[in-house]
Amino acid sequence: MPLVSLIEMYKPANQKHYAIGQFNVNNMEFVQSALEAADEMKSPIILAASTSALKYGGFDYLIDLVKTGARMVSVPVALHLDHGAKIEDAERCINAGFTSVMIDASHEDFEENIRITQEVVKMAHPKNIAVEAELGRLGGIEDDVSVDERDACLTDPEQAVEFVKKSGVDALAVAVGTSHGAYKFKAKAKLAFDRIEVIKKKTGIPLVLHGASGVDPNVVAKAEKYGAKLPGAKGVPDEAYKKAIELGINKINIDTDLRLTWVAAVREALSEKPEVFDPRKILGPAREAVKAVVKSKMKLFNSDGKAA
Ligand code: TD3
Ligand code: ZN
Repeated sequence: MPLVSLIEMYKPANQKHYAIGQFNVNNMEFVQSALEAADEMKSPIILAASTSALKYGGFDYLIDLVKTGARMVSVPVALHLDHGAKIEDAERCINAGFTSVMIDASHEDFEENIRITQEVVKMAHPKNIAVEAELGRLGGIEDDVSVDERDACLTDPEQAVEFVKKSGVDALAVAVGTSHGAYKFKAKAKLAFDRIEVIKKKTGIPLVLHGASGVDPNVVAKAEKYGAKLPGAKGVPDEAYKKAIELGINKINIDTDLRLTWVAAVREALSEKPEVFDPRKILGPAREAVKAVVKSKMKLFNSDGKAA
């Protein structure tokens, strides 16, 4: 079916306590993996492109891949701009048919973050396009960090209330101890669930968990068996998703897990079959492996069956 507004997809997710997975895509195979998984799981799905992904794949090229793929499945698909840095990035995507955009001005001061986000909301809402913004600084909660330092990075609940009210955003990315990439925690994984709970109670809007990849030790081990070097890789444990969703997370962003799965499968194919030089025999198994990971996330996020 045609792309669906994430504003519409958020409503049942917020009411029925599930999270829609955001899966980042850069090329045709990742789009296919994610959409086939969604179709088979009867799950709504968000495909996300960052500005660098749009540059890599080609702006029109990547968008048309997603639009074509979405038409071929019978579940709601949203196309989302991930971490839009400038108002112009969001504007370009709004005009190109994205159904959700993130404007990330979290590095600016509070008032400037509100002002920039307002601008994007003004452009997106007349077209029923969702807007996500971020408040706080993503980063691991380490044991050797003082309470004050910890609080300085995590999203402040009172600020969240004011931010949501003034900016008019549809969803808020919160900093609760996760970070992007394969090295999220030096010691034990730790999320500030209390923050999620309070911010949700005070704002009521869909909250977004960035840096949510699980970094499965089995996938890391397989990649390393075939030559990858990923010492100290660590991610969000499966149990944390359930708790975060119960407390109010309605969108969970996954990129690193797809990359790790892909690289393990490609390395395996290259290493086990050195005589092969057909790209389809190398990328095909990786496409299947990524699809399986997306399916397992949909189960964990409780979004499976929600598009039935
Ligand atoms: O916004 N994203 C995707 C881009 C991050 C770069 O990998 C996320 O929040 C997903 O984070 P991750 O790294 O845990 O998959
Ligand atoms: Zn992110």
